[in-house]
Amino acid sequence: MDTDHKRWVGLQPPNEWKLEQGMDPAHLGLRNQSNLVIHTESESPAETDSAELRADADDDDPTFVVGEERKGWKGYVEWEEYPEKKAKARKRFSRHKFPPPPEFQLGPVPATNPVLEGVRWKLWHKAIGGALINVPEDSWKTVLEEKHPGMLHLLQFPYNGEPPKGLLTKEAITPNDLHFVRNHGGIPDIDPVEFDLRLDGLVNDPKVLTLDDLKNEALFPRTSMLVTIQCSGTRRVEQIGEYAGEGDEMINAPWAEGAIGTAKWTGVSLKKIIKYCGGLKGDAKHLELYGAETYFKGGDCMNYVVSVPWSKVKANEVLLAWEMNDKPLPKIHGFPLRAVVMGYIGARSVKWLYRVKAIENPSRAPVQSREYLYFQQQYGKHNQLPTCKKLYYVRP
Ligand SMILES: Nc1nc2c(c(=O)[nH]1)N[C@H]1C(S)=C(S)[C@@H](COP(=O)(O)O)O[C@H]1N2
Ligand SMILES: [Mo]
Repeated sequence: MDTDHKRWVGLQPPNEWKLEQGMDPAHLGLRNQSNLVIHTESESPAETDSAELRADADDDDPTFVVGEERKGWKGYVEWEEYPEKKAKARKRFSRHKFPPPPEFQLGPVPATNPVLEGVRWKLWHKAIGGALINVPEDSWKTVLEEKHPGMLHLLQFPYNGEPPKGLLTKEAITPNDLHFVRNHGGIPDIDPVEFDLRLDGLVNDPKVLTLDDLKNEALFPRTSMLVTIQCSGTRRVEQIGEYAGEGDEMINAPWAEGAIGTAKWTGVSLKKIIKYCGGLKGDAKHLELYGAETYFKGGDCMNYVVSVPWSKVKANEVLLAWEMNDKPLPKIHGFPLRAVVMGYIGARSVKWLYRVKAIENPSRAPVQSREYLYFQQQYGKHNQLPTCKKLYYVRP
């Protein structure tokens, strides 16, 4: 693997990522949005003072410390099990002022690499503090360790990056260090020996399985599948050119054409694991998948949660994988265990998977119920209420 980052400095002129993807800004033609009026809830968006962001004596609940959830699970905080912890985090969050989103919306896409820094996301992690405080820096280190130095970094944190088109199309199977990355939060660092996967909800026989259990071929047949994963955000930069958005964080990563990758994934079919749990109880029709990192949405902390229908699982189209192209899963791609869901948008292929819960209806978690929605043309994204309610635009 090419790890000589210095060798790449200067090789990639600032605009290279757009030129190479056929996105020369000269042809993009951003709509002039300069006469939009921006309203925010606080009158002045206020300079964010980093001292203000420390969870200090000023906090009305100094006993609220966000700790590491489990030994050997760095960067994992459990939110879904603890509504009172979520409520405290929300309160702490509301004590801080953050700059409005996102950095570039009313101007052209910056020609830097990283294109965007993700300032708000970093500040959100600092504001909650505790186990999350170093997550932005640690995650960036992982990017530099695991990804190809030629990657186009669209968003530094949460890390979103795509390979230059020339390298992506060179081989049918995308090398691990060139496979695109789409993260909604930090990169957890989980000790595989301490790891386990919990299976609960509407299964007849709930289980907790270690990696060794999952890899035990006497229990589960091992499967390898060649799968292309594509992010539904791919080519978003063209959408941004058409319509800069509503201050919705959805616009954050200006993907060109590279949010697609093909790999040989090895693991076990989730169907076999559900069978091992005695199958589903009567009304269960969906499997909710939990990812370990912290995601922020509208002032709330949560884990990354989506679901897949049982029919998909039954068809052996949901793999729980620990190998990518015959190598251990890279940290950035979900180590030690991820879901690979065939034929669905990438968002369902949950990384850092630590829990599978059988449920009756599709997940109501925000990633699935408030984002990653398709709108009919007649309806249009622009007629939607922005999911980030604090900021909205009014057309004059
Ligand atoms: N836990 C977790 N799983 C996740 C995500 C995430 O942010 N957190 N992003 C999803 C999205 S939107 C995509 S497109 C794919 C990308 O997978 P990759 O980063 O391995 O290419 O992971 C999905 N799984
Ligand atoms: Mo995605």
